[in-house]
Amino acid sequence: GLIRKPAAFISTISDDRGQELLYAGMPISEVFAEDIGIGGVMSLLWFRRRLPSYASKFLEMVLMLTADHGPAVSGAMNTIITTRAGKDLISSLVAGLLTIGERFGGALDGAAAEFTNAMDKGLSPREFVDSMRKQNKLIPGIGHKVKSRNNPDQRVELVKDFVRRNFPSCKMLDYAIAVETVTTSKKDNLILNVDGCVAVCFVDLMRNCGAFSAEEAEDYLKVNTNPRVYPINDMLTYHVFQMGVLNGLFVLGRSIGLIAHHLDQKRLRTGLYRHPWDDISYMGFGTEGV
Ligand code: Q5B
Repeated sequence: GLIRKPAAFISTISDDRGQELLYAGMPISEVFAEDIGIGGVMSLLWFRRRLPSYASKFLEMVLMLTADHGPAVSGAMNTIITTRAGKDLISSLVAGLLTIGERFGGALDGAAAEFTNAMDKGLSPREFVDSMRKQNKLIPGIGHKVKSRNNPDQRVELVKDFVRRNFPSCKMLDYAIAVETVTTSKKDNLILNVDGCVAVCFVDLMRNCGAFSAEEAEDYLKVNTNPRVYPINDMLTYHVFQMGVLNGLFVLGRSIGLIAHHLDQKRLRTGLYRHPWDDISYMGFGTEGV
């Protein structure tokens, strides 16, 4: 009989073999005819489905407001230093991206998982904060180096406002704001930050937008403590927070700004950066106080 060679790769999101490129089955001409925007393209390629238009708008909003946060943040600094060392765009971009992690810009997946677990377990905001403290863990999505209750982050205000006006439910956002009330009573800068706010709103979106079955949404939201093998058609239900899809939002958005910092330094023709000695505390060399 006919023996079929087993395929080396499996792919479920796009297809360029036919006359027209397909994104999750949607021909590229329709992508434009229906003007689905970058949020629509993300929905197709990241989630293999169309999402309601407010969900696509939310994705676009996140990209726009995470695009940049000035030259002083870790990612931009790394990009700027790399550019000034004469490196190309991709190296400079990647140098910046590599700073994204638990402390800077990469707290979204952790925040979604921790807040979801806490709310679903029925912990009060105070109990959640106490349980994290007991475990000696910082709450992902809480705290900011410069933003605080007295110097609120306008990005967070914009997200909250959009979500309250457009999402069918914002239970998780409300819970996170109640957690913020507890943490800011300890220290003014322990606010729900941009990572945390986007993350909890995304949970509200997945659970209530109607594009995901309850089971899919739960599968997306839970941290996988009990891995199981998924049948191929069920691949979508793989735990997205373990895939890092939410951190992916920040990575994609901030890439816009990191590229901008690279171009800016090139345009300015800035030279090699060397950090001044007097801004480094050299310890243990017998010259303390010099
Ligand atoms: N404490 C963000 O720390 C920061 C606590 C906490 C409970 C917490 C810290 C943190 C979780 C990770 C997170 C995303 C490192 C931040 C972003 C994008 C950005 C960046 C930009 C952009 C700030 C002082 C006291 C200590 C700590 C306690 C701090 N955080 N307790 N849960 N989460 N957060 N990252 O100010 O008793 O004095 O020992 O890791 O969500 O990255 O613009 O810069 O767009 O680019 O240095 O916005 O919060 O404070 O670490 O010295 O702590 O507060 O236990 O208590 P700080 P620390 P105590 S958004």
